[in-house]
Order: sequence, then C-alpha cells, then structure tokens
Amino acid sequence: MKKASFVLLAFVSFSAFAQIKVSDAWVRSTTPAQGATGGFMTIKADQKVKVVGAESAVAGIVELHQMSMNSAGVMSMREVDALEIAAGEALELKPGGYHLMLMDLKKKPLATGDTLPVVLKFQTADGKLHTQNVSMEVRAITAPAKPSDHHNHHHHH
Ligand SMILES: [Cu+2]
Repeated sequence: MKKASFVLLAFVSFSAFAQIKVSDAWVRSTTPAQGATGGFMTIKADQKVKVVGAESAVAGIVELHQMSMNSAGVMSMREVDALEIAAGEALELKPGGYHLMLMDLKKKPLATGDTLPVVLKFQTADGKLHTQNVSMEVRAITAPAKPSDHHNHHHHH
C-alpha cells in the first residue's frame, strides 16, 4: 500500500497549492544613469494561475508590462494588471513581449553577473495569493563587438 499512499499525498499537495517553476530569469544590465530596466523569465505552472505583481528590494516599483507593435508600426509598452498562465503551459517573458518593468532602481548600475532578488505574486483559481522568490541574473543584451577598455573583468560567454 506504500505506492497508493504516496499517490494520495501527491494529489493533496497538488490541489493545495500551485507548483510554479520559473526558469531563465534575467534582467537587462544598466548604465549608472539608468533608472529602469526590463526583467524576463519563463514561468510554468501545473494549474491555471495569474501573475498579479512583483516586487524587489532593488527596485522601488515593479510593474507587469506588455510591449507590442501598434497600428502605426511603433513599439510601445503598457502596464497590464495580470498575466494568465494556463495549466501546464509556459509563459515566456521576453524582450519585445511581456516583461517585468523594474523602476526606481536602488542599485546602479546593474552589472552583468549580478543577481537581483524578485518576489513574484501569483493568484490561483481559488483566489488565494502566493509568492515565489526568484533570483534574476543581470545580463547584457548585446555583447560588445570588441572587449571594452573599461571593464577589465568583462566575461564573454
Ligand atoms: Cu516596460
């Protein structure tokens, strides 16, 4: 009966809270003068959930944004209230699409290789709120064509 009781236990935990898996979480590196940056990640959930917000110790404001092309062919972004994730589906936050907008940055600059703590807030179908801590890696969006003279320890991947 060992197997049966294990299955029952797994079922209980499945119904009690969502299993949310965040992978490839990163933010774009910034210059010292820059006060905001974008955050990206892939979020997978085993049941229907909504991302309803996020916060970070290193940013005064974190918003959920959607970037899209308007009818005039211009890229623009707007705040969205929530991002819905269907059961078993992965939602990709990526440049040019959905992203976290981290504003009022407390740490400047955000250098490549740094990690930022972000707390994601989720709501499950039962209306309950859940939080998940995510460690986001700072990455440069474009690698310099030649090594920078000013960054002695710049690391190329
Ligand atoms: Cu944005």
